[in-house]
Amino acid sequence: MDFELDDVQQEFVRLAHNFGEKKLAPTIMERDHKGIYDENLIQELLDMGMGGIYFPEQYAGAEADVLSYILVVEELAKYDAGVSITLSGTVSLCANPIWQFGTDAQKEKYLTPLCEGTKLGAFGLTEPNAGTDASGQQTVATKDENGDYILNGSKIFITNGGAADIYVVFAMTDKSKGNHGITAFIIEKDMPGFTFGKKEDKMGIHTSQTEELIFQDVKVPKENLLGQEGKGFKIAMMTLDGGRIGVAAQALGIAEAALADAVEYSKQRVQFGRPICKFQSVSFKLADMKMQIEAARNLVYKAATRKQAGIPFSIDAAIAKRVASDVAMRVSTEAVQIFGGYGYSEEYPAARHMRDAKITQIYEGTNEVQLMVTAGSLLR
Ligand code: COS
Repeated sequence: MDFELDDVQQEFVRLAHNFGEKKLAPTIMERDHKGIYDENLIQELLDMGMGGIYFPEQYAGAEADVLSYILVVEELAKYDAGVSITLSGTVSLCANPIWQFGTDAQKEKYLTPLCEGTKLGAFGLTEPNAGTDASGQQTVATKDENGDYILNGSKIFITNGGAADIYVVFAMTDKSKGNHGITAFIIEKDMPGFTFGKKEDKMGIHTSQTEELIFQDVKVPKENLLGQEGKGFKIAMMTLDGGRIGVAAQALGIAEAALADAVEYSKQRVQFGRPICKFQSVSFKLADMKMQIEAARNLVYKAATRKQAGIPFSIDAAIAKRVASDVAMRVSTEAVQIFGGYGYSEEYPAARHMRDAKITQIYEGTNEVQLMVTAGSLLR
């Protein structure tokens, strides 16, 4: 497969690169250490049209392709993995399901502002007792006499929780039906009864915001049902398929940044009278990191290309996510090793890359889930 980038893709990479250099790089150390989610930075990113890269112009999207978006997530992750997942959270997990499953009116009302960048989105599936087993939802939506829904329950670990304006949320409409009793809804931040709970104190991706969502008798108009009743599990799975390519791209960007820093450091660090890159023990490590990254890149871009073409891509996304996140973890750990004691110090970026890499093996389906998905396809 040829990954020569076209003009549009190159332009998006250039935009993300410039944003990374000028806006993210100068402050990432401070924002990471202090755990600052900077809404102004996110707004600047959204003002560039990044919230709507591959959606139709009809809804204020740029109508570019999925790979352009994935390239942007990768490029941003080189500078700031938290900002990259903030974008992925709004695009892959909120705008995408509204685009794919929403009515024209829902797209007009919700997708358009997400693409314009006047609104930020999020996705609420995970609960304290329903992570990998997404069918174990406890959040409940009951119908009232007008056919509207009353939502009760909570969601945890929600990327963009509290920061987002629009939420795609899953709830049980019929507990007796298991997977087939889950329904998706579009929830607005200011709906009465919708509040936010615990803000997560995370190991990494400190510049993103992760909060609990709490629903207490939230009245959700029937117009906000996304797709059909009982189809929520499928919507969640199909949405996560796309989200996993975003996480894979984030992992790729983290790995690339870790390698670039390690290469630079190895040229400057002198031991035994020569730069440490002159030792084969270091140069081979660097070469191995590069090889792993390039292998992962092919899988990530392939999954994005298949999604764009409308070809089934669940398995490609699962493979890309697992491989790229494992590569990010290995590469960032090796980068810390090359930095030695400085790698363990928070004064250098190597430690941050390693902390940030870890989550890519966990969220949007743990890597064990990606093995389940892939094994399932082999053993059908
Ligand atoms: N696309 C479309 N439909 C899908 C699908 C996909 N990617 N994956 C599953 N489905 C459908 C199946 O076709 C099946 O439909 P029917 O019941 O109509 O036949 C239904 O969903 C159940 O499928 P399956 O039996 O394979 O699901 P399991 O309950 O065994 O779930 C895993 C399998 C574990 C892979 C799934 O629950 C999963 O991905 N869990 C992880 C969830 C997750 O990522 N959580 C993180 C939260 S977001 S950060």
